[in-house]
Amino acid sequence: MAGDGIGAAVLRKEDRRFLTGAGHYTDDLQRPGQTYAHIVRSPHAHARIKAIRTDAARGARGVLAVLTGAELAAEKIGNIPTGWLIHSKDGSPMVEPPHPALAFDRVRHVGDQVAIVVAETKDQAREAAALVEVDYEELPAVATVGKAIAPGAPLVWDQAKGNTCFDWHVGDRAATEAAFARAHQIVKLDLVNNRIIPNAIEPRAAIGEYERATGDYTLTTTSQNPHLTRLLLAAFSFGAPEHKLRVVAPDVGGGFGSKIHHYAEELLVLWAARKVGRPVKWTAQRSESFMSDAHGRDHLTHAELAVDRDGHFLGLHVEEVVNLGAYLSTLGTVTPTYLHGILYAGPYKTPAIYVEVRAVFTNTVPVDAVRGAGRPEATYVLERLADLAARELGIDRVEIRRRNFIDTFPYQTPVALQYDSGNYFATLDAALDSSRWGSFEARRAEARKRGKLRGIGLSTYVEACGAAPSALAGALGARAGLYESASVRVHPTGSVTVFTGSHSHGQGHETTFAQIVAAQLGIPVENVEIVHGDTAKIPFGMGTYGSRSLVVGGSALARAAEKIVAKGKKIAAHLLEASEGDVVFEGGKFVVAGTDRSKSLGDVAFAAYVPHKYPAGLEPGLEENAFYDPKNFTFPAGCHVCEVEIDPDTGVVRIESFTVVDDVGTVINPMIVDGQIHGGVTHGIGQALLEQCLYDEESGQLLSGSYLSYTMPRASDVPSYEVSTEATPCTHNPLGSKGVGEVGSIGAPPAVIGAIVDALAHLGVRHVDMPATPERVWRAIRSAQAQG
Ligand code: MCN
Repeated sequence: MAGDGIGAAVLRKEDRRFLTGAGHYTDDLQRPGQTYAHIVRSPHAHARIKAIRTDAARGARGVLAVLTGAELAAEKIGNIPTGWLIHSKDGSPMVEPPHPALAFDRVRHVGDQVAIVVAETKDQAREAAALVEVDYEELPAVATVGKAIAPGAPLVWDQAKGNTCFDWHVGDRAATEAAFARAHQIVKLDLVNNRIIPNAIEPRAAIGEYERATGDYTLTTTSQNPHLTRLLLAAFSFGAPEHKLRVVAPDVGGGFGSKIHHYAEELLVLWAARKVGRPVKWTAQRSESFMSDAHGRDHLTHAELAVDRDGHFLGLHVEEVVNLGAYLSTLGTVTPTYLHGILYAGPYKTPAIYVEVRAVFTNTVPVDAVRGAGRPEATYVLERLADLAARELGIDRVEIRRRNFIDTFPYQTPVALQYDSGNYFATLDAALDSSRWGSFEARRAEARKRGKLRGIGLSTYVEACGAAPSALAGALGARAGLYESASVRVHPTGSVTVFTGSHSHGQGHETTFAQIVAAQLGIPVENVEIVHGDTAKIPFGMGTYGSRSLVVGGSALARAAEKIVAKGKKIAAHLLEASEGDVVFEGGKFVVAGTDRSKSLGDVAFAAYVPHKYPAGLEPGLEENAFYDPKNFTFPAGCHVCEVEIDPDTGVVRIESFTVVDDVGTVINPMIVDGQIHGGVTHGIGQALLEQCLYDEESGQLLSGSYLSYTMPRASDVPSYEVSTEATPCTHNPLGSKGVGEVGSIGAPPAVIGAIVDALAHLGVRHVDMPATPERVWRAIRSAQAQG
């Protein structure tokens, strides 16, 4: 066992199949008699559907069915729910319009689903889809938040006046106003948090199957949370009885949040499978992914920070307008509210905070959680303000952070969260040291000799992940629980199968979860198999998002393993003719304390399944379940430092170095943690420098609908990162761990923009919006030079 316990860099068990092309992704699976679906999508951002003519398509070669919204509506199915009810400041509930799986009266974004064509082959389905004639009456569209809130703007939904879904707030307005009244200075900032497209490497796909003889449905889908999808299908969108509906998420090639949500196509393939009596497969083309996967971010922010003469933060007021898209997606409403507004304390002791979020509908794809989900947006605002406050007061950027850091725990923020642990000074100091912050000016001077502008930036952030006690979430509007389940089955010969409600789609759970159980049961990692992603095998689960899997799912595992040990002690005591209180479990053995008498886990498991010599009154078998409801969020934190060089002639920004020191509590597998940080930082750099989802303001057409117009970060865009961790254990989960999956995308963007602004500060540049493309940076330089 040595070398593969908690804290060991065990190689990822799952990589053997992934790296040899032996994974089983949804599109790889072929069902007997399988047919293929193609979705007819709206070419318009907003239009009335006057007529749909399907005869030509129905008559085309190989076509089995052409189904429209009218049929779906007639069967009273197909309304996709949202997962969180938000109330406005005045207590009124959000406007919650219907979200039909196929539009039947109006289409509300480019790519909206209008019909589904099912045929014998993929090509036949696609060709027949081109024969579906839809008469549209185009309507005026709104594609940006700016346009959506303009007086007289066209309405996406007639019932949402001013296109407003809700007007939410958190914090204390009066206390914040009082803080502003006694401020020495007020630092103001307007910024845009750019809309991004998630771009998982595997496009979404779904296979629907219906067994006429039994009435059983099976949905195989690219989901991050198969049980949640089943719950939403059963209770809301499709109506199939939950016990007759199996949802399987096999190998999934990345999600980054975009595969949390329940999508129309999942329902459509099940419905179509019942209609045609054969399995129906749909796989998104990449262009469909751009226009139908939920997008992320898209905030317009005005923020003000009140500071005293010494740079202490006194009060923060943030006003935001956020884009929800045309429909409310699964986590669309919680992402810009309870995953965002309550993060505005960050690592700072700001005593008064007031955040106002107006969420609006637009004629765009729904906006929902993408890696970080609400938290990168808050961190970005806060860190930009911290930099600007330092600059306006003439205080060093590092020093102003130190002066405001929270230094005692637990710490109750003014915006609902209570941080249990952290040491923000330690991560800051380590990052400054590792990034050679102190000697930066020499590097700047040297770059200047070469005609380059060099800058350095930092961000210090706190994330909240692994949400949250279910009762609290319910009180705040959640329509589901936030616990996780686990089953640990010890087989008669002592090897173990673990069933988890979390879902791994790149995060390495098959390895880290095995490490946890192996460590607790004292067996080798190879003897532990992790099963996930199948509602027929796993008791229940809430899936993977919000960096919850380790801290919630892993904690459930730890609890289930504890129960195994507890039961094992009873069996071992009986076998060893000792009293249960004298038996301890050490290194995979049940030992009578102070003696050399022991039984291995295998001995005990065998006795549990062949109970010939067995304690009276104890059930046979060695299998335990646990449901773990988190007591609080976990609060990873850290410091990211970015160093850039800018070519003033072209505006091209090159990241010279990127240093991360994160506190994710107890690390289970440092190699996987490093990998998660690398991925997250690259995601954050992508948002900061390259990625920008753009809709045409007038027509609502998606302008960045392919890789020709939407830039993802490539290896050549990023340096080799310096990554390390400092641990303050989480105080309320059994592992002491905090989540890591999103920290990179939260910490990176403000560090990058901070570095760019630092490089240009001598010209008078105060802020550069993301993505800091060469054109945008070049224009910032030119306009600063023009202003002299
Ligand atoms: N881990 C650890 N020690 C810690 C914290 C985590 O060893 N202190 C390990 C975990 O055991 C797990 C991995 O790191 O193997 C990530 O753990 P966690 O932070 O719990 O995050 P989740 O597993 O819940 O994954 C979700 C998170 C999110 S929200 C997004 S978005 C994201 C991310 O993970 N999407 C990803 N990382 C991704 N990585 C890949 N390859 N693909 C995605 O789609």
